[in-house]
Amino acid sequence: MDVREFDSPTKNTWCPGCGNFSILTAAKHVMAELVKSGDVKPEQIVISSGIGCHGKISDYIKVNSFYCLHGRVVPSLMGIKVANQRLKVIGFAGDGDAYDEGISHLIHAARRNLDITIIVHNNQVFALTTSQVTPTTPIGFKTKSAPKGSFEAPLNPLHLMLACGATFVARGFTGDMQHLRALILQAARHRGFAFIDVLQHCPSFNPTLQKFKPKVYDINKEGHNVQDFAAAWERAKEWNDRIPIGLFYCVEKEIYEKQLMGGRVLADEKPLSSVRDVLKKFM
Ligand SMILES: Cc1ncc(C[n+]2csc(CCOP(=O)(O)OP(=O)(O)O)c2C)c(N)n1
Ligand SMILES: [Mg+2]
Repeated sequence: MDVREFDSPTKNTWCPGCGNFSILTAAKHVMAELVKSGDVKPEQIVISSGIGCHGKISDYIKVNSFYCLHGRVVPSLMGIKVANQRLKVIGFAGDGDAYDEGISHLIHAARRNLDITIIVHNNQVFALTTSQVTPTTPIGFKTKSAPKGSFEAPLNPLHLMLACGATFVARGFTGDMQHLRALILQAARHRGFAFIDVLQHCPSFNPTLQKFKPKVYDINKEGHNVQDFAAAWERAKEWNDRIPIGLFYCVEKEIYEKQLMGGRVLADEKPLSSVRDVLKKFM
């Protein structure tokens, strides 16, 4: 399958040089790879995205998609996956979307080990609304909502996800698209909750790319043991001189849908045709 099959005719309105282009390209290549290798059929791929610049990705990939409310990527995918476990579901959320408005959903999906992939476009700002503080905005960073610089200690998304029991915890960088592509492929093939925080260059409100590029290094090239929780936790503390990317933690655990549904696939069942049928079934 050619990656161009996933191109959508929608006009792209992201700013020139936006890191979202890397995530879009990487994701489309992964989808083509999943289809080519027989993991899924194109119609079995479902994506969801929140509200923000990142959210437009639902318009830019030609697959089944659900463009949901701000912060609700995770519950949307949870509903889709529980109803039909044969689908490959991938969510694209913003840092505001995932770590602010939708943070409770993220916590519970990780703890339950839902079999979904969540990719967070972490540009450290609310970009679509032209720059306000999010939970990952660094101290001192000036935005429209913090003109003197943010004074809040930022959240470490990797520590959060490790603490919540996520079974696949990774960090990508939009300045290294090939690395990101390999990471998303691994995440999509992981059976369980796969989380990737992607450090995303935002040319308009946070040009992190130039700042991070010389510091970023791949932990998986430095003998990191992905099954070692304590080692993952230590690596995730690193931030200043060197910024680690790659797969920090990966283990296997039973998935939520299996425990909840057994082998039952709701999507295969005859839908109840009227309110009367529904009342009859449950009363
Ligand atoms: C429930 C709700 N709250 C707030 C908003 C306003 N809003 C729209 S986009 C956005 C910022 C999105 O930031 P982020 O999730 O980081 O995405 P980015 O634009 O940076 O990709 C906000 C606050 C909204 N649309 N809905
Ligand atoms: Mg953002």
